[in-house]
Parts: sequence; structure tokens; C-alpha cells
Amino acid sequence: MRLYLLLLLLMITSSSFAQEYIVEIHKKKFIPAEITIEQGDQVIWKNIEKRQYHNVWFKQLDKEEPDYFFPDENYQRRFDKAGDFSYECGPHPRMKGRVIVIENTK
Ligand SMILES: [Cu+2]
Repeated sequence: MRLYLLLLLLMITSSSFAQEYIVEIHKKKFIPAEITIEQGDQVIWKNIEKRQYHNVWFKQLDKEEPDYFFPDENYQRRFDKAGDFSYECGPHPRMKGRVIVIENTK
């Protein structure tokens, strides 16, 4: 009985917290270029280049191009709606990525 309660508690606590996902930017690539997350999760893009700046532009979500960020800087975004969101780097449009947000069924 006690074990059952512990398991139940673990299930509740581990599923109710939003997760963070890291996408690294290196050699003009988003790594991984495609990720699947759940509603409410957050993605953090880390620029790990030596000297190249980038940005993360979701053209379907943002009319304006976001600011560039430089090596050792991050960009982050939370996804509250389910959907399929592609993005690119403003100054380097051949850099493309995709975030698939699945419905949170919890
Ligand atoms: Cu770029």
C-alpha cells in the first residue's frame, strides 16, 4: 500500500512539471534540428559557436525578427499551444529547425 502511494506520487510529480529542452547551435546548424515536446515545455537555444551570432525566428509566430544572440548567449521560448512550428535563422535562412508541440494530456 505504501509503495503504491509512493509510485502514485512519483507519477504525479514527474508528469506535472514542464520540461526544458536544449538545442545547440554549432557550425550554422541547430542540433537537434527537430524536437518534439509537450505543451508548456520550454526550449533553450544555446549558441556554442566561436564567434558567429544567430537568431531563432518563428515566422508564423513572430512578425518581427528577434534579436541576434552571440556565443555563450541563449534564447528561450515556452510553447503553450500544440502545433508544428518551423523556424529559421534570420541572417542564415538555410539554417532551419522545427519544434513539434504535442498536446499535454496530463
Ligand atoms: Cu544563423
